[in-house]
Amino acid sequence: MTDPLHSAPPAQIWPSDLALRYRERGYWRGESFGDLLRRLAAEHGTRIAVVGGTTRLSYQDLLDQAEAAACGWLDLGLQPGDRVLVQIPNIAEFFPAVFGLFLAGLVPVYALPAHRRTELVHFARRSGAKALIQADRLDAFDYRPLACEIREAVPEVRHLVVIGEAGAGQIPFSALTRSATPLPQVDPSAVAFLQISGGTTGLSKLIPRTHDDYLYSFIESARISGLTPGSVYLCALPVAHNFPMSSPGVFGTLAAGARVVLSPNPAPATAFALIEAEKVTITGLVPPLALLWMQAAPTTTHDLSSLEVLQVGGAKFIPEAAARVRPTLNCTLQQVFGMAEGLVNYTRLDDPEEIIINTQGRPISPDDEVLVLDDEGNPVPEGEPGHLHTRGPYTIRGYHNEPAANQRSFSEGGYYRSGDIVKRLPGGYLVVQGRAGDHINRAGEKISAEEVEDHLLAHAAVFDAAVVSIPDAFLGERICAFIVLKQGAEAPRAAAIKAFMRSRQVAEFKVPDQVVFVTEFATTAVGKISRNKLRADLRASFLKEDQKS
Ligand code: OOB
Repeated sequence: MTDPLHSAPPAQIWPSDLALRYRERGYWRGESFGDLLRRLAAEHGTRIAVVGGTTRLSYQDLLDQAEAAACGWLDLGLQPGDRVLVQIPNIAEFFPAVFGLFLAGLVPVYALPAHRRTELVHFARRSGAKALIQADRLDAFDYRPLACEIREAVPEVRHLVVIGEAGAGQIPFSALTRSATPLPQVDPSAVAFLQISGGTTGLSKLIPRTHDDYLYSFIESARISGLTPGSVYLCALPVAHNFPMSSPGVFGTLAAGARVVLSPNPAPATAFALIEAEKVTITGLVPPLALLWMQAAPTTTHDLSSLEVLQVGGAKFIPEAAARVRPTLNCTLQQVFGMAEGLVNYTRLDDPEEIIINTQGRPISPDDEVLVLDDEGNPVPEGEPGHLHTRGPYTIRGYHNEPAANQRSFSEGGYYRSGDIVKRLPGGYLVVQGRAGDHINRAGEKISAEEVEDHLLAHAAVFDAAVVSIPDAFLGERICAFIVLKQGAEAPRAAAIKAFMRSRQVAEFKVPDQVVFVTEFATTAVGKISRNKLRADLRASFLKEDQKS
């Protein structure tokens, strides 16, 4: 019997009538990532596709290097359909690496550079990954010892490939070279890659996206964002996140025959210099970074005049800040409300300023079906808040091997319940009001309260823990952990709790910003109240106290 966790991801199942409609309407074009790159190389050949540090790759360079890598992957013994964990920062090699995987029919599983042992082991196990590719280092962090730890914990991850200098028992990416190995025919309706979910409950889930559905989403996004072959997209957020990857992001930019410039970090000092040097026309940021850029722009010595569009998404951009984008940066704001599971909404570049400032846009596709429902599942009138449910030509119908989560997150008609509370305005524009679920949106990073609580409960002095989001002027939301200590336990300080969380080898963005020790959690007459209610009560009483002080 095949182990379901280790079998290839099944093709996504859309009902045949919908699949037929998406094909007939031309959304699903029957083109794989590999086909796309071959077409782009034929059309744009020597034009520069990617700039990262001192590396400049033309479309043809990209295809040549990706084909070489594809042969190299298969020569290691990997089979089409196998998963490969990818943890690559904003460097040019990201592109030959992932297009190499696509051309070989292999399935990237995207981790972020901030992920550490705990997350990577989880992704490796859940996906059944057989290989891992990383950069040797990023700033002060060396990924090579981490790679060895992953292989030790999950021996199925046999091949460790390193961009840069490989460690002992590791393979340099440059050693994956062209050979006579034939590259497979890749089915465009098959799963192309697994993206990481923001983690609403517990650990992150894996999101299977097909070539057909993803190509549609970024090609159409490129059109909506006005990309032409003359555009230059600055990737300032981590490239493996769905927003800079596909909305329209780096892939939408390449599909338009335009140029991707990778910024090693999103700090104004780094990004502004690149905007000037590369004549960047469009970029995407999360709200806290947009605030930072607006603060820095008036005094910068760099010429930012090439910038035409600033996209902001990943978390709510409040209207007061949105209204300052045009006067401060002299460019058009595009709000982006998307999710790695699929649906992406944009304000259109020619929308009235009032729509651009006050809404999070409308869906990409005429066939994105969006329902706004009350707690009983009935549609609410236009302008009233309700739960967002959606399905469409690029929204998944289920997570990879997660029957229980799929029960919770998808309704009978195959609609994805995002957990967002939205209002729909005339014209289909959505305004995000808040969230029903229990995750924290910290500067665009989604953190599951439950996951952080589980780590805190492992501390010897912790009796119980409840993790909540607290509104934060800069981050949007910050992580606050309420902790009840065990009786008689030696009381740790907040700093010790944070250090403990780090010792669990998780991404730094999951470490609580604030730790509050309390003597007990409220219980009701009937016993323990639900975690959701407990978190809501703690948040409310914290905010009340905060207002008083
Ligand atoms: C993007 O994707 P994820 O998967 O990291 O997070 C999705 C969630 C949404 O369900 C929503 O709760 C929140 O992030 N969100 C926003 C927002 N954009 C995303 N909340 C309010 N306003 C916005 N503009 O974050 C993502 C994926 C593709 C494009 C853009 C963002």
